[in-house]
Amino acid sequence: MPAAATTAAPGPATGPAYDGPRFPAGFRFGTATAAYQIEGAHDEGGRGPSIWDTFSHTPGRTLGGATGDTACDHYHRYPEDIALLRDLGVDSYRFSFSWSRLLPQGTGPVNPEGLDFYDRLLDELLAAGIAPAVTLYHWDLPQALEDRGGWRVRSTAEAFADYAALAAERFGDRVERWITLNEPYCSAFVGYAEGRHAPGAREGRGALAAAHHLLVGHGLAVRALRAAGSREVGITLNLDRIHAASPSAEDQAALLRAETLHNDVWTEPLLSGRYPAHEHETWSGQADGPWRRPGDLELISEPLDFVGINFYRPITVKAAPHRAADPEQRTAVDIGVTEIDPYGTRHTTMGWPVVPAAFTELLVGLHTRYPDLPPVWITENGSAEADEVAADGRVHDQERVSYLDAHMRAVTDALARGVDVRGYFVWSLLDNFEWARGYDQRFGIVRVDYDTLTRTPKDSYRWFRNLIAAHRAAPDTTS
Ligand code: IFM
Repeated sequence: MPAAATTAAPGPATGPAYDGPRFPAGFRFGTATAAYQIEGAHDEGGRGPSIWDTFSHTPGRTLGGATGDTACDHYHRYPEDIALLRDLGVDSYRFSFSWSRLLPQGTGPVNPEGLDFYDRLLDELLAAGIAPAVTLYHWDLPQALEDRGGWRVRSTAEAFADYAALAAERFGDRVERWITLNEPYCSAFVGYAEGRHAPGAREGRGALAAAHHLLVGHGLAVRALRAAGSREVGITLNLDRIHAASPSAEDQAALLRAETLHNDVWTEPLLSGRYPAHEHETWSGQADGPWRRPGDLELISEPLDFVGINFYRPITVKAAPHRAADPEQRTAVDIGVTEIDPYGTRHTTMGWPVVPAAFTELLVGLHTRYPDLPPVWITENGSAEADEVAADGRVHDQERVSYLDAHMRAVTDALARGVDVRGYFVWSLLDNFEWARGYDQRFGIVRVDYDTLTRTPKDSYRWFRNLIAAHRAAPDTTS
């Protein structure tokens, strides 16, 4: 058990007159987290192991062998974290349920302590006037399901629907918004093709089955949530704004393949009820497989109440030779494309270029391509920075403030161009376990000292609090 911690006082919301981005009345603000990244208590309260427990405990998989065993200890410190949210003034808080905390084996017996934990969390959020937005799956598949094939097999999608039904029946009276999956691109391709994420599989195009079963699981979960009376149901995608390195025919073809991999694999079945137009050239004819069944597209394209978009940075692609046929080197992202970085801007500590205009382009492009696009929620946006605690005990994270300010202005530009964006969640409330990058990357607007687990609100927290207060006092009436 780590040393007891205290929450440092956020400090007064003083400063010069507000001159930050302005949003229309009714626009909502929040922060986002995910269970494995913050909860800790990995073997407490009846929780079963997930693929991230197994992966992070496998030597060489995460930076410095970091695990989520303790993470931010949110499991024990959630009242303190909710107090921070309340002081921040957010309308909503996006977090995820740990599937294996509720169903330790993924299916079968329900864990009463898991139910109790999320009951308490939801009740305290509501008591603080904060609307819960729950992600059902933020990458932490119960290990027992991975042992039975994971997302490679359809039964995992069916198990996901049962879990969704359980969650909706138990918690649906208190959850405002349900997000089925977070960033299925990462679950499928980073997890089953590249192996940089759990379960660490390097199965090349085998990951296409995982991608499809994630979508089937989403569709089944949408039906289960609706059957239980849920009204706000959506999915979160990390769509990419992709530029081509040049106008050459080769680079334009590479762009189409990259858009298929990153975006169209998800948006076409979800929003158009069809498979991507360029999938055959992208996957050299291997897109179609026995995992696809009649009726799947109808299921996957169940109407959504909103689409969640996570955005961090754009990418630029260039045609490249395919890699060797050697299975060790073959990955599903081997689509004859390489990424270059021509942006010449500042980079965050993740190495990501800061290009806010690309955010507007992404949102406007989506809106143009899908005229019936449901309302959009920005379910994640934020930056990892080299934060330091200053002599005054504070974290003066001006770079994060600049990033957030510029990206929120990019959202207002998209609004001005007709995109129906309803809300924005900062990633993240807390510094946390950044997956394979361990604790090296700090995304929080609240610093977490990983020795003491003390929370210290950063300047970005105060900046965001001022923005929310200014918005409440005087929303933008010009749009
Ligand atoms: O930390 C992740 C989050 O879990 C999913 N979206 C991207 C974030 C930053 O990498």
